[in-house]
Amino acid sequence: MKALIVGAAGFVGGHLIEELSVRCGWEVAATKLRGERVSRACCGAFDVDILDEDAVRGVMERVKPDIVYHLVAQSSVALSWEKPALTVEVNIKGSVNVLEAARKSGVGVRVVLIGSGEEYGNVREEDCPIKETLEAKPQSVYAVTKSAQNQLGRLYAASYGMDIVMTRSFNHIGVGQPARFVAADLCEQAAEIAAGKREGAINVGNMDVRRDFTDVRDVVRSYRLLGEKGKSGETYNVGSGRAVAIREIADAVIKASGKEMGVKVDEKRLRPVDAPVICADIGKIQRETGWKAEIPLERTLQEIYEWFLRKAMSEG
Ligand code: A2R
Repeated sequence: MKALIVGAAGFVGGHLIEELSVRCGWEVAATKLRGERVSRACCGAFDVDILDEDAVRGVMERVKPDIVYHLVAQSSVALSWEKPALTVEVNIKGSVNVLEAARKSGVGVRVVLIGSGEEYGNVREEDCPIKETLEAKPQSVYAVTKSAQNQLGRLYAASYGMDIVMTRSFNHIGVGQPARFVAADLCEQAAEIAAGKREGAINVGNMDVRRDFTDVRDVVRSYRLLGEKGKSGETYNVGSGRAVAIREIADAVIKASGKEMGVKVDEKRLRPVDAPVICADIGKIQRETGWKAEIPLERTLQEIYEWFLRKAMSEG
């Protein structure tokens, strides 16, 4: 199997290369932005700005993949409010460029579009666990762009008979994730306190909200399985199917540190609207691919914490 990962230099890209190339022996080519680096497990790396239609088409013609994983995104919800036009451009126009390149290649390449659990919006408690059939009501610029990508994927599959599989991926966590995400943020703060780089407690936002967390290695395994077994034109939730309170994440991180640490609610971290619980129904992906998340949350948090601790110690 030959895969092209578009946007392979980000958090998920490195783990997906590992899964496809190292664990499963696929031939993997990758695109990145100029100046970014990708794993050496790739058989080829190409500098491609997703907004350059010709470049996207060129790499598709050169690599001739069986399957394309489209990971490129402006992936920050917060930045999507500050830079809505950029987010719309990269996430929607970029996806169109990938779909058009696949369409024009004329060889029936499979395209996997990575969407987000954010597409559902601030769901009501009674709608959890969320099924793929729930109406998407996106509540951020980022979520609107991912929902648009999903609709474009369905449109291209139905109108052109293209082979397109879509995900709605819930919170995924692991080593290498930037600290703007909650698990990485709590681990980084705990590591800095443990390393003596700062004093005080771990600052948190709303501790009671419950979210669905999955180790990124499980997530990329689901992407491989969806590439192999997903049905064209269909959307699949990717999550653990379990809602965990931020309070439990903080407790597990403190336990991982082996130290006494407090937590303090920081008003600035509270969001104006926060759904009390967001949790995926994963019946569809389980039935159709056999996938389910396997790595325990505590293990993932321990690894992320230790990664930040090594970083804090090495920075002195
Ligand atoms: O923003 P950067 O410099 O970190 O680069 C990101 C890259 N990217 C682009 N690549 C080509 N042309 C562009 N115009 C462009 N703008 C951004 O896409 C980064 O290297 C990559 C996306 O990686 P991350 O932001 O680390 O996202 P992650 O966590 O790997 O998520 C993969 C997918 C995304 O579609 C998310 O929205 C979804 O999974 O959750």
